[in-house]
Amino acid sequence: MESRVPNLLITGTPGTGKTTLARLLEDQLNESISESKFEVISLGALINDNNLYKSWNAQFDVPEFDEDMVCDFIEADIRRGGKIVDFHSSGFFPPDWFDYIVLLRATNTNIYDRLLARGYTEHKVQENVQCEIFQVCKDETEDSYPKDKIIELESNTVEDMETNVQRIVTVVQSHLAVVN
Ligand code: DAT
Repeated sequence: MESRVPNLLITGTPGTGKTTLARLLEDQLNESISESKFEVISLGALINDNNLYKSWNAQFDVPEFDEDMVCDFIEADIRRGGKIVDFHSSGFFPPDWFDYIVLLRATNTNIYDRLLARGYTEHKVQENVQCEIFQVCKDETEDSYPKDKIIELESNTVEDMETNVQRIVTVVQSHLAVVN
């Protein structure tokens, strides 16, 4: 789907900075592209708030979200464009929903520290660190989307975060310049 206002998926292991980046991007895009209204869909929270799951994943201590329920719930919003979806999983969406997929990466130490600070158990922290080591999100993203739609970015420092926001704003501005 080539929406006039692009949809972005921000994905990566928990703790890589998806939520932080999504919120900063929403602000920056709405500031710099006046006629476009960008809006974050924080999918983890939305799944919990709307019970879009049928069972619980004991290994990761998260809901086992129902892919069809999630897609049905957000489809109408996605079709309108300008959505910034923040989620750790990327492979179950219809492949034409997103114009760009931002894949965040971070060091094991950063993920460990950030998730421990979030109050996750040592076990849940370790499971997520292992995910990053084994590139689970990266593999899922690369198996699901063409290379030219994927923007892989390091998210280890505040400077990285600022550079990443600017990089994506530039990509979206170029996209809008081409389609308009
Ligand atoms: P996620 O949504 O991927 O789970 P988050 O946005 O909640 O991650 O970030 C987790 C914590 O790490 C939060 O306290 C903000 C911090 N953080 C995220 N990205 C960062 C970066 N590039 N540099 C420094 N701190 C960062």
